[in-house]
Amino acid sequence: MAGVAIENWKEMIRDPKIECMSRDEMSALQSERLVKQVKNVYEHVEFYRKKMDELGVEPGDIKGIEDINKLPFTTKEDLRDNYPFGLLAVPQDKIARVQGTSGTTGKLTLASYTQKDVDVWGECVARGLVMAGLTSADRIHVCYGYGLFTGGMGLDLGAKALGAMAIPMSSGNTKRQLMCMEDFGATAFGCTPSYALYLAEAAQEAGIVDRLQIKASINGAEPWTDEMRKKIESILHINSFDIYGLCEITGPGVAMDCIHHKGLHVYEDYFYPEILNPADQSACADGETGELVFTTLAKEGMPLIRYRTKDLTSIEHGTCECGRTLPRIQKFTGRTDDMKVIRGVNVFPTQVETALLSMGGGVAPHYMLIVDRENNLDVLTVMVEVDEKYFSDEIRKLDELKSKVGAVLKQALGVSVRVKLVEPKTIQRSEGKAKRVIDNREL
Ligand code: DLL
Repeated sequence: MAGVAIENWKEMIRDPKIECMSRDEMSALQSERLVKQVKNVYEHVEFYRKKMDELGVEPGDIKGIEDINKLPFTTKEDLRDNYPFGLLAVPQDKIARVQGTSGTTGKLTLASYTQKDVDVWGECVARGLVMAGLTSADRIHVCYGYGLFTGGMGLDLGAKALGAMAIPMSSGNTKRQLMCMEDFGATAFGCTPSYALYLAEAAQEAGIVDRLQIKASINGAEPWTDEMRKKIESILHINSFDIYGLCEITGPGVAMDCIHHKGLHVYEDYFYPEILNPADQSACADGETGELVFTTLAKEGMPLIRYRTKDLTSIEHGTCECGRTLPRIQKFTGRTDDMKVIRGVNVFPTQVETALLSMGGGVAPHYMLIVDRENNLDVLTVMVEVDEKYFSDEIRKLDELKSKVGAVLKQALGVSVRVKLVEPKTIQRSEGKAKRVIDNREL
């Protein structure tokens, strides 16, 4: 069986000086960087100068990280309004790379990086790869897409910084992915969790799991649950890790979870996290769920001050069992904008995933939520794939399963749902981010 010997984990810290720094030292480092960054954006980005002037804040008012709440917010709309290069803090000829969001409609969200920003990005991903137990001897099969989306390039830069081998597959063609994984002796792979599960199932079906040398997978770019992680781990006999990021801040490599899976460690020496109440933007205490907001402390190309990610999570500042003092954000429940309000109840796709995986069999974690409005009432239908054998069984068994799924989902979500059981492989697989919700009310 693959997997990294657990005794080694304490040694798997790439930059112990930063990753295990005391709170006082980290605050001092963050303060020094914030003061510099605020002066920089005030002097070089008209958008920030205007915003700060409007608030009556001068760079001199920011004396340390504790003053961060005096600063203005930045939103995705601000990025769109200043598209493509309006928020740069350096001349355009200093930009070494642009990356964008994976969104397919409307204008892209574009982020610009100097060479130093690119190097920091690679270093942050490398910290995560080490957190996943990888070294320069590893071979990292990258099946995140390459292109404007940051997944492919991000993992590639991380592998480079680590001195490991990058296998730049990009996404698509599952059969070929598995063939290359086996032939090239890949020891780790990166892709979205939904695609990781699909790959794992395909490897199992092809009977090649034992021939693979994979010991870890690095999965992110979409919300996923611990139950889903365990499912991928158990099929492939590996350790799977959650990696988080967004192109505006840096791609993958803003945060990553360690072997203890008690939250994702944020690289707060570069990306300062705040968790704020979405209603009034007041600070949440540790453990309280709110919107994650980032300030890039050392970014040169397109520094962002208090960028509202719309991602919902909570934070813990205590030292982790792995020895790191970097704070941990919990797995994301979702985004403020993918939360669906069904008959007044907040529903996230990940709640459906947790519920389905807690059933202990019968159904697969391939699902889709469809929201309609009938006679002015919201109706939520959950389409779920069922194990093959149920379709060859008597109808009664299928009916029993349907009622069971309905009851489990009602209990988990707090609203009644219509369940539609479908045959295996009916729900479209995504090689990138999975689309989990169709909201016909918006049409
Ligand atoms: O998704 C960067 C990335 C690539 C992260 C590969 C991890 C792996 P964007 O396309 O800009 O960047 O989308 C960013 O995706 O605000 C979250 O809503 C979501 N997201 C990213 N990682 C996770 C994760 C990349 N681990 C948006 N868990 C973010 C939950 C995630 N959501």
